[in-house]
Amino acid sequence: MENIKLILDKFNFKGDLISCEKFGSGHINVTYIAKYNDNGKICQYIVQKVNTNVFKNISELMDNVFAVTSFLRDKIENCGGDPDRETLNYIKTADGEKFYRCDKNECYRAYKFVDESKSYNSVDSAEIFGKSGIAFGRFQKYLSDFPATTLNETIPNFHNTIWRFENEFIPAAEKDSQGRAKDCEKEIEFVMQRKTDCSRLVDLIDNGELPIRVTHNDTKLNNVIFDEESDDAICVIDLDTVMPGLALYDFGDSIRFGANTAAEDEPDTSKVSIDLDYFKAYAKGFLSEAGDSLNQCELDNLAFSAKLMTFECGMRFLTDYLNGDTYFKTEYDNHNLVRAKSQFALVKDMEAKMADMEAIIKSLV
Ligand code: ADP
Ligand code: GN1
Ligand code: MG
Repeated sequence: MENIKLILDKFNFKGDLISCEKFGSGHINVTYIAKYNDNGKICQYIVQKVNTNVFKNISELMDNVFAVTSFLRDKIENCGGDPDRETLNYIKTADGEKFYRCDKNECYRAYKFVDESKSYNSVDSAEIFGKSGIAFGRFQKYLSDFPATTLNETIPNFHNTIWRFENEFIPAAEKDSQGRAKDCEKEIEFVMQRKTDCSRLVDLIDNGELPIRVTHNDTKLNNVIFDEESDDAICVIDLDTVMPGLALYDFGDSIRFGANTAAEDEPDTSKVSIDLDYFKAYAKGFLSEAGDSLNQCELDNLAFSAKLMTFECGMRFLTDYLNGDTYFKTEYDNHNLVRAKSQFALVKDMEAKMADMEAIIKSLV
């Protein structure tokens, strides 16, 4: 705890430190929960080491986060909500900075832990998943009049699938720096066969049919926190990838993670499929909040976006496997390949059920 204590001291938290432990299950940042005793009152904080390999400009990233959270605070207050629970509250360093950069060029930031809250790493019920749809739909709605173009692009081309295909996946497969391509020939072929899917949404942006909006871009179920007692979704967290983007990216990525009958990295692909009841519950929740602001082209592409975001994520895992696991945290040797296979199994199932997914969306709008 000694090293992290030196970091905690930079934030001037009040009281005596009780404990500081690693927390959460993200693939990118390192998250800690720190507990303090402030004159008998227990105060908890989230402290994160932001991944500077993935996020090249932490200053721009934190500017985004502060801009969006202060905008949300005003919105939530105006709607009669409680901004201390319904949006993240970031804490500046003792020097008044938005994050602390230490000598080793590591960057840390802190925010208040939302008390009496919980998060889900897998989906327990269609009802819970539907509630996360309400939270992400509301996030979209509240930010609909935020000037999207003022946000920095923390990771350029983040969900530009054709860019990822041409500039990341193809070079990784051609270079084959780790000699791993021979172990994933079928998966490489799977990606190659779906190249035309990769440009569909980008082309619709270029044609002016899909509007650029403020998007979260990482709408996994564990990026929403729920009230411990009522189980209502209260707050959208993990705002590092908030950027200009498409509402479809947020919808699609939620489905990828939450409507899967198995975990994102399930090795037994026979367990992987899309649960249409979960799909419907999420779509209903999301559209109940964001539906009025979406145009026809967005509505027409909701089901496709779920497939595209699943495909893109699988392609990113496969690319990282080919590159030698330099981007995502992994727990064992071929973890990224297992993740890719699992995502592609889900893509296949979505392709088989696409007509049903489209029909569900039609029934809701
Ligand atoms: P990561 O980059 O590791 O995904 P997150 O910001 O999503 O980081 O945080 C990891 C986990 O910590 C979340 O899934 C959630 O369970 C918990 N968490 C994060 N921030 C808060 C908060 N302000 N209040 C309560 N729990 C939180
Ligand atoms: C990463 O940080 P985390 O685990 O919430 C990744 C997402 C992927 C996700 C797959 C910045 O999210 O894009 O969809 O893993 N975040 C970044 O689980 O690349
Ligand atoms: Mg997270």
